[in-house]
Amino acid sequence: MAKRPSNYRFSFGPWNISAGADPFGPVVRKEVPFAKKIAEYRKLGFTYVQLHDDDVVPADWDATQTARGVAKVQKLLESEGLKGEFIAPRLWEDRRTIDGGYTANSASDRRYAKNRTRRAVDIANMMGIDLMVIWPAREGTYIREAKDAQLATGRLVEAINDILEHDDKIRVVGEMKPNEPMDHAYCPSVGHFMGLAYRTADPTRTGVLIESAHSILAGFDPADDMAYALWHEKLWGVHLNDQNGLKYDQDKTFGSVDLRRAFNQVWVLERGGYADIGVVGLDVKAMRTTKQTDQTAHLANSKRIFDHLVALARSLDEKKVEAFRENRDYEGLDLYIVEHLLATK
Ligand code: 3MF
Ligand code: MG
Repeated sequence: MAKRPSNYRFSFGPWNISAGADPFGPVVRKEVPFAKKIAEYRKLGFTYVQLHDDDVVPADWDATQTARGVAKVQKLLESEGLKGEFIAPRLWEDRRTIDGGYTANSASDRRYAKNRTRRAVDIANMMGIDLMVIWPAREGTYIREAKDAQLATGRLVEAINDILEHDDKIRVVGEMKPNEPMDHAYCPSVGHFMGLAYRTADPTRTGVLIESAHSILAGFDPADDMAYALWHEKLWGVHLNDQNGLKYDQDKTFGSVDLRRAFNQVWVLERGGYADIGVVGLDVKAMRTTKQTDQTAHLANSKRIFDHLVALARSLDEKKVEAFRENRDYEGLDLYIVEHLLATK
Protein backbone atom coordinates (compact mmCIF):
# COMPACT_ATOMS: atom_id res chain seq x y z
CA MET A 1 0.00 0.00 0.00
CA ALA A 2 1.33 3.43 -0.96
CA LYS A 3 2.06 5.35 2.22
CA ARG A 4 1.95 9.10 1.70
CA PRO A 5 3.60 11.25 4.33
CA SER A 6 0.89 12.65 6.56
CA ASN A 7 0.30 16.38 6.27
CA TYR A 8 -1.27 16.56 9.70
CA ARG A 9 0.08 18.61 12.60
CA PHE A 10 0.15 16.89 15.98
CA SER A 11 -0.09 17.98 19.60
CA PHE A 12 -0.26 16.60 23.12
CA GLY A 13 -0.30 18.13 26.57
CA PRO A 14 2.48 17.95 29.16
CA TRP A 15 0.02 15.96 31.32
CA ASN A 16 0.22 13.15 28.77
CA ILE A 17 3.66 12.29 30.14
CA SER A 18 2.60 11.38 33.64
CA ALA A 19 3.74 9.87 36.90
CA GLY A 20 0.99 7.25 36.58
CA ALA A 21 -0.98 8.09 39.74
CA ASP A 22 -4.58 6.92 40.02
CA PRO A 23 -7.15 7.39 42.80
CA PHE A 24 -6.12 4.09 44.41
CA GLY A 25 -2.38 4.28 44.79
CA PRO A 26 0.89 6.13 44.67
CA VAL A 27 2.77 7.35 41.62
CA VAL A 28 4.69 4.67 39.71
CA ARG A 29 6.98 6.82 37.57
CA LYS A 30 9.07 9.86 38.45
CA GLU A 31 7.55 13.23 37.67
CA VAL A 32 9.29 14.70 34.60
CA PRO A 33 10.18 18.43 34.71
CA PHE A 34 8.27 20.63 32.22
CA ALA A 35 11.35 21.54 30.15
CA LYS A 36 12.27 17.85 29.78
CA LYS A 37 8.76 17.08 28.55
CA ILE A 38 9.00 19.90 26.01
CA ALA A 39 12.28 18.43 24.77
CA GLU A 40 10.42 15.19 23.86
CA TYR A 41 7.94 16.75 21.39
CA ARG A 42 10.08 17.04 18.26
CA LYS A 43 11.67 13.64 18.79
CA LEU A 44 8.19 12.14 18.74
CA GLY A 45 7.08 14.10 15.64
CA PHE A 46 4.85 16.58 17.49
CA THR A 47 5.03 20.34 16.85
CA TYR A 48 2.17 21.78 18.95
CA VAL A 49 1.80 21.90 22.72
CA GLN A 50 -1.58 21.82 24.47
CA LEU A 51 -1.44 23.99 27.56
CA HIS A 52 -3.45 24.74 30.66
CA ASP A 53 -2.94 28.23 32.06
CA ASP A 54 -1.05 26.82 35.04
CA ASP A 55 1.13 24.61 32.84
CA VAL A 56 2.57 27.96 31.73
CA VAL A 57 2.59 29.97 34.98
CA PRO A 58 1.17 29.35 38.47
CA ALA A 59 -2.40 30.63 38.83
CA ASP A 60 -1.58 32.94 41.75
CA TRP A 61 1.22 34.94 40.10
CA ASP A 62 0.68 38.69 39.70
CA ALA A 63 0.72 40.48 36.34
CA THR A 64 4.48 41.17 36.29
CA GLN A 65 5.44 37.65 37.34
CA THR A 66 2.96 36.26 34.80
CA ALA A 67 4.34 38.30 31.89
CA ARG A 68 7.88 37.27 32.77
CA GLY A 69 6.94 33.60 33.23
CA VAL A 70 4.98 33.44 29.98
CA ALA A 71 7.89 34.97 28.04
CA LYS A 72 10.20 32.32 29.49
CA VAL A 73 7.93 29.44 28.42
CA GLN A 74 7.42 31.01 25.00
CA LYS A 75 11.20 31.17 24.57
CA LEU A 76 11.51 27.53 25.60
CA LEU A 77 8.88 26.47 23.04
CA GLU A 78 10.52 28.54 20.31
CA SER A 79 13.93 27.07 21.08
CA GLU A 80 12.43 23.63 20.38
CA GLY A 81 10.60 24.81 17.24
CA LEU A 82 7.22 24.35 18.93
CA LYS A 83 3.99 26.37 19.14
CA GLY A 84 1.23 26.42 21.72
CA GLU A 85 -2.00 25.01 20.27
CA PHE A 86 -4.42 26.29 22.91
CA ILE A 87 -4.71 27.54 26.46
CA ALA A 88 -7.31 25.98 28.77
CA PRO A 89 -8.09 27.48 32.17
CA ARG A 90 -7.63 24.64 34.68
CA LEU A 91 -10.69 25.55 36.68
CA TRP A 92 -11.19 22.25 38.41
CA GLU A 93 -8.23 22.20 40.78
CA ASP A 94 -8.80 25.32 42.87
CA ARG A 95 -10.50 25.43 46.28
CA ARG A 96 -12.86 28.09 44.86
CA THR A 97 -14.13 25.74 42.13
CA ILE A 98 -15.13 22.80 44.33
CA ASP A 99 -18.76 23.41 43.33
CA GLY A 100 -17.88 24.26 39.72
CA GLY A 101 -16.71 27.51 38.15
CA TYR A 102 -19.17 29.28 35.88
CA THR A 103 -22.18 27.41 37.33
CA ALA A 104 -21.19 27.50 41.02
CA ASN A 105 -23.92 28.62 43.37
CA SER A 106 -21.52 31.07 45.03
CA ALA A 107 -21.29 34.44 43.26
CA SER A 108 -17.71 34.98 44.41
CA ASP A 109 -16.67 31.56 43.08
CA ARG A 110 -18.25 32.40 39.72
CA ARG A 111 -16.36 35.68 39.72
CA TYR A 112 -13.11 33.82 40.40
CA ALA A 113 -13.79 31.45 37.47
CA LYS A 114 -14.41 34.34 35.08
CA ASN A 115 -11.38 36.32 36.21
CA ARG A 116 -9.14 33.31 35.94
CA THR A 117 -10.49 32.61 32.45
CA ARG A 118 -9.81 36.20 31.34
CA ARG A 119 -6.26 35.86 32.63
CA ALA A 120 -5.92 32.64 30.60
CA VAL A 121 -6.98 34.60 27.49
CA ASP A 122 -4.27 37.17 28.29
CA ILE A 123 -1.70 34.34 28.53
CA ALA A 124 -2.88 33.02 25.14
CA ASN A 125 -2.45 36.51 23.68
CA MET A 126 1.07 36.85 25.04
CA MET A 127 1.94 33.55 23.36
CA GLY A 128 0.30 34.34 20.01
CA ILE A 129 -2.31 31.60 20.55
CA ASP A 130 -5.86 32.29 19.33
CA LEU A 131 -7.61 29.20 20.68
CA MET A 132 -9.10 28.67 24.13
CA VAL A 133 -10.37 25.25 25.23
CA ILE A 134 -13.08 25.04 27.84
CA TRP A 135 -13.40 21.61 29.42
CA PRO A 136 -16.19 22.37 31.92
CA ALA A 137 -15.01 19.67 34.34
CA ARG A 138 -17.07 20.59 37.40
CA GLU A 139 -19.98 22.33 35.68
CA GLY A 140 -22.60 19.83 36.76
CA THR A 141 -23.85 18.13 39.91
CA TYR A 142 -23.80 14.97 42.01
CA ILE A 143 -27.48 15.40 42.75
CA ARG A 144 -29.78 17.23 40.40
CA GLU A 145 -31.39 19.39 43.09
CA ALA A 146 -28.01 20.95 43.97
CA LYS A 147 -28.17 23.60 41.25
CA ASP A 148 -30.71 25.13 38.92
CA ALA A 149 -30.04 23.47 35.54
CA GLN A 150 -31.94 26.13 33.58
CA LEU A 151 -29.94 28.91 35.20
CA ALA A 152 -26.72 26.92 34.66
CA THR A 153 -27.32 26.82 30.90
CA GLY A 154 -27.49 30.59 30.77
CA ARG A 155 -24.45 30.90 32.98
CA LEU A 156 -22.40 28.77 30.58
CA VAL A 157 -23.35 31.07 27.70
CA GLU A 158 -22.46 34.09 29.84
CA ALA A 159 -19.05 32.58 30.56
CA ILE A 160 -18.34 32.01 26.86
CA ASN A 161 -19.52 35.56 26.07
CA ASP A 162 -17.18 36.88 28.72
CA ILE A 163 -14.25 35.31 26.84
CA LEU A 164 -15.43 36.51 23.42
CA GLU A 165 -15.93 40.03 24.73
CA HIS A 166 -12.60 40.11 26.57
CA ASP A 167 -10.74 39.60 23.30
CA ASP A 168 -12.05 40.03 19.77
CA LYS A 169 -9.73 37.48 18.15
CA ILE A 170 -9.86 34.53 20.49
CA ARG A 171 -11.84 31.47 19.35
CA VAL A 172 -13.44 29.30 22.04
CA VAL A 173 -14.02 25.56 21.79
CA GLY A 174 -16.03 23.49 24.23
CA GLU A 175 -14.61 20.05 25.04
CA MET A 176 -17.68 18.24 26.27
CA LYS A 177 -17.68 15.13 28.45
CA PRO A 178 -20.79 13.63 30.05
CA ASN A 179 -19.35 12.65 33.43
CA GLU A 180 -16.16 12.45 35.53
CA PRO A 181 -15.39 14.22 37.73
CA MET A 182 -19.09 15.13 37.96
CA ASP A 183 -21.82 12.53 38.11
CA HIS A 184 -23.89 14.53 35.61
CA ALA A 185 -22.25 17.25 33.55
CA TYR A 186 -24.25 20.13 32.14
CA CYS A 187 -23.98 20.27 28.38
CA PRO A 188 -22.81 16.65 28.19
CA SER A 189 -22.30 16.26 24.45
CA VAL A 190 -20.96 17.94 21.33
CA GLY A 191 -24.51 18.57 20.14
CA HIS A 192 -25.46 20.27 23.40
CA PHE A 193 -22.55 22.67 23.17
CA MET A 194 -23.26 23.38 19.52
CA GLY A 195 -26.72 24.55 20.53
CA LEU A 196 -25.16 27.01 22.96
CA ALA A 197 -22.54 28.12 20.44
CA TYR A 198 -25.22 29.62 18.21
CA ARG A 199 -26.56 31.65 21.14
CA THR A 200 -23.24 33.22 22.11
CA ALA A 201 -22.17 36.79 21.36
CA ASP A 202 -20.13 35.53 18.38
CA PRO A 203 -21.06 32.10 16.99
CA THR A 204 -18.34 32.46 14.31
CA ARG A 205 -15.72 32.26 17.08
CA THR A 206 -17.39 29.47 19.07
CA GLY A 207 -16.82 25.83 18.18
CA VAL A 208 -15.94 22.42 19.57
CA LEU A 209 -13.02 20.18 20.38
CA ILE A 210 -14.01 16.52 20.19
CA GLU A 211 -12.33 13.88 22.30
CA SER A 212 -12.97 10.31 21.12
CA ALA A 213 -13.42 8.90 24.64
CA HIS A 214 -15.81 11.69 25.64
CA SER A 215 -18.13 10.94 22.71
CA ILE A 216 -17.96 7.22 23.45
CA LEU A 217 -18.81 7.84 27.13
CA ALA A 218 -21.84 9.86 25.96
CA GLY A 219 -22.94 6.87 23.86
CA PHE A 220 -22.05 8.42 20.50
CA ASP A 221 -19.73 7.43 17.69
CA PRO A 222 -16.88 9.97 17.70
CA ALA A 223 -16.72 9.84 13.88
CA ASP A 224 -20.35 10.98 13.68
CA ASP A 225 -19.77 13.75 16.22
CA MET A 226 -16.78 14.89 14.14
CA ALA A 227 -18.74 14.83 10.88
CA TYR A 228 -21.56 16.80 12.53
CA ALA A 229 -19.14 19.47 13.75
CA LEU A 230 -17.32 19.57 10.41
CA TRP A 231 -20.61 20.28 8.63
CA HIS A 232 -21.14 23.21 10.97
CA GLU A 233 -17.54 24.31 10.27
CA LYS A 234 -16.97 24.19 14.00
CA LEU A 235 -14.47 21.35 14.44
CA TRP A 236 -11.37 23.24 15.55
CA GLY A 237 -9.75 20.60 17.73
CA VAL A 238 -9.70 16.84 18.32
CA HIS A 239 -8.34 14.73 21.16
CA LEU A 240 -7.97 11.28 19.72
CA ASN A 241 -7.73 8.29 22.04
CA ASP A 242 -9.61 5.06 22.74
CA GLN A 243 -11.95 3.67 25.34
CA ASN A 244 -13.24 0.29 26.50
CA GLY A 245 -16.96 0.67 27.10
CA LEU A 246 -18.71 2.91 29.57
CA LYS A 247 -16.39 3.34 32.51
CA TYR A 248 -13.93 6.02 33.62
CA ASP A 249 -12.22 8.11 30.93
CA GLN A 250 -9.38 5.81 29.91
CA ASP A 251 -7.43 7.90 27.38
CA LYS A 252 -6.07 4.71 25.82
CA THR A 253 -3.73 4.68 22.83
CA PHE A 254 -5.64 5.74 19.69
CA GLY A 255 -6.99 2.72 17.82
CA SER A 256 -5.88 0.25 20.48
CA VAL A 257 -9.41 -0.84 21.44
CA ASP A 258 -11.55 -0.52 18.33
CA LEU A 259 -9.53 -0.15 15.16
CA ARG A 260 -12.56 0.29 12.93
CA ARG A 261 -13.98 3.04 15.12
CA ALA A 262 -10.57 4.75 14.93
CA PHE A 263 -10.46 4.28 11.16
CA ASN A 264 -13.85 5.91 10.82
CA GLN A 265 -12.65 8.98 12.73
CA VAL A 266 -9.61 9.28 10.46
CA TRP A 267 -11.74 8.78 7.35
CA VAL A 268 -14.11 11.56 8.43
CA LEU A 269 -11.18 13.87 9.21
CA GLU A 270 -9.65 13.09 5.82
CA ARG A 271 -12.86 13.74 3.89
CA GLY A 272 -13.54 16.89 5.89
CA GLY A 273 -10.11 18.35 5.09
CA TYR A 274 -9.32 18.59 8.80
CA ALA A 275 -5.54 18.68 8.19
CA ASP A 276 -5.98 22.26 6.97
CA ILE A 277 -8.37 23.24 9.75
CA GLY A 278 -6.89 22.09 13.02
CA VAL A 279 -4.25 20.16 14.90
CA VAL A 280 -4.55 16.46 15.73
CA GLY A 281 -4.34 16.27 19.49
CA LEU A 282 -3.61 12.93 21.10
CA ASP A 283 -4.94 12.96 24.65
CA VAL A 284 -3.55 9.58 25.66
CA LYS A 285 -2.20 8.22 28.92
CA ALA A 286 0.45 5.58 29.52
CA MET A 287 -0.69 2.43 31.30
CA ARG A 288 0.07 2.47 35.02
CA THR A 289 2.42 -0.49 34.50
CA THR A 290 4.54 1.39 31.96
CA LYS A 291 8.20 1.76 32.93
CA GLN A 292 9.88 5.18 33.03
CA THR A 293 11.98 4.30 29.99
CA ASP A 294 8.80 3.74 27.94
CA GLN A 295 6.91 6.77 29.24
CA THR A 296 6.26 8.26 25.77
CA ALA A 297 5.50 5.01 23.91
CA HIS A 298 1.72 5.62 24.03
CA LEU A 299 2.24 8.97 22.25
CA ALA A 300 4.55 7.57 19.58
CA ASN A 301 2.23 4.59 19.08
CA SER A 302 -0.93 6.71 18.84
CA LYS A 303 0.66 8.89 16.16
CA ARG A 304 1.95 5.85 14.31
CA ILE A 305 -1.48 4.21 14.34
CA PHE A 306 -3.04 7.49 13.14
CA ASP A 307 -0.55 7.63 10.25
CA HIS A 308 -1.32 4.00 9.32
CA LEU A 309 -5.04 4.79 9.32
CA VAL A 310 -4.50 7.88 7.14
CA ALA A 311 -2.74 5.65 4.62
CA LEU A 312 -5.65 3.18 4.77
CA ALA A 313 -8.22 5.97 4.33
CA ARG A 314 -6.30 7.29 1.31
CA SER A 315 -5.96 3.90 -0.33
CA LEU A 316 -9.65 3.10 0.06
CA ASP A 317 -11.29 2.79 -3.36
CA GLU A 318 -13.99 5.48 -3.12
CA LYS A 319 -15.56 4.29 -6.39
CA LYS A 320 -15.99 0.85 -4.88
CA VAL A 321 -17.56 2.38 -1.79
CA GLU A 322 -19.97 4.35 -4.00
CA ALA A 323 -20.87 1.22 -5.98
CA PHE A 324 -21.63 -0.70 -2.76
CA ARG A 325 -23.81 2.22 -1.62
CA GLU A 326 -25.66 2.42 -4.92
CA ASN A 327 -26.39 -1.31 -4.83
CA ARG A 328 -27.41 -1.09 -1.19
CA ASP A 329 -24.86 -3.85 -0.69
CA TYR A 330 -23.83 -3.02 2.84
CA GLU A 331 -22.76 -6.63 3.53
CA GLY A 332 -20.25 -6.25 0.72
CA LEU A 333 -19.17 -2.81 1.95
CA ASP A 334 -18.74 -4.19 5.47
CA LEU A 335 -16.42 -6.94 4.22
CA TYR A 336 -14.54 -4.52 1.98
CA ILE A 337 -13.80 -2.22 4.93
CA VAL A 338 -12.78 -5.04 7.28
CA GLU A 339 -10.50 -6.64 4.68
CA HIS A 340 -9.04 -3.23 3.86
CA LEU A 341 -8.18 -2.82 7.55
CA LEU A 342 -6.72 -6.32 7.61
CA ALA A 343 -4.75 -5.41 4.47
CA THR A 344 -5.96 -8.65 2.92
CA LYS A 345 -8.45 -9.74 0.25
C1 3MF B 1 -10.34 15.48 30.52
C2 3MF B 1 -9.59 16.06 29.39
C3 3MF B 1 -8.70 17.22 29.72
C4 3MF B 1 -8.65 18.24 28.61
C5 3MF B 1 -7.66 19.33 28.95
C6 3MF B 1 -7.53 20.37 27.88
C7 3MF B 1 -6.91 16.87 31.24
O1 3MF B 1 -11.06 14.38 30.19
O2 3MF B 1 -9.65 15.55 28.30
O3 3MF B 1 -7.41 16.70 29.96
O4 3MF B 1 -8.32 17.68 27.41
O5 3MF B 1 -8.06 19.94 30.12
O6 3MF B 1 -8.70 20.97 27.61
MG1 MG C 1 -8.99 15.90 26.36
